[in-house]
Amino acid sequence: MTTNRTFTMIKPDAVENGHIGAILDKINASGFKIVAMKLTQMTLRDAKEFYAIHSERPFFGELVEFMTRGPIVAAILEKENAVEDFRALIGATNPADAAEGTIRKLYATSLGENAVHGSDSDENAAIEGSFHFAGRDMF
Ligand code: 3AN
Repeated sequence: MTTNRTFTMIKPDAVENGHIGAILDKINASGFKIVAMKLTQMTLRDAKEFYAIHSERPFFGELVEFMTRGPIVAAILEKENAVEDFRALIGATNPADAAEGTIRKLYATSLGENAVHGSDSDENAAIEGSFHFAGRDMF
């Protein structure tokens, strides 16, 4: 399946620190079209379901607590090769390892609070995008 779409969240740390505008600018300047977007806040139940794949990891509690502590921006982005190109734009999971100019290098504060999410496959983009935009038939 190749959809040329990916799913992103601007996480609570980046929203709190006033980086929504700068991050959206960078997304647009990098050739992504925003095809759906909303400001929302995940409930504990939402976060546990969204991150179920990490439920056995030691950082799971910290992750769901962080992701529910304030608003996020959820969006679906379109571009040729969207998943891979967006992962390159956001940079490594740990901002200390992220390349210069990437969103995490510029705006993330730590491994746990790393500013943005980007789907890691077309399949997960469809699952995650449908989680946040149910009934919109985006993929
Ligand atoms: P990515 O978001 O780069 O795909 P994943 O899928 O390995 O990274 O991890 C999902 C999220 O879990 C990360 N965005 C990060 O916020 C958090 N996370 C990953 N590893 C750790 C860790 N060792 N300690 C705290 N939080 C972590």
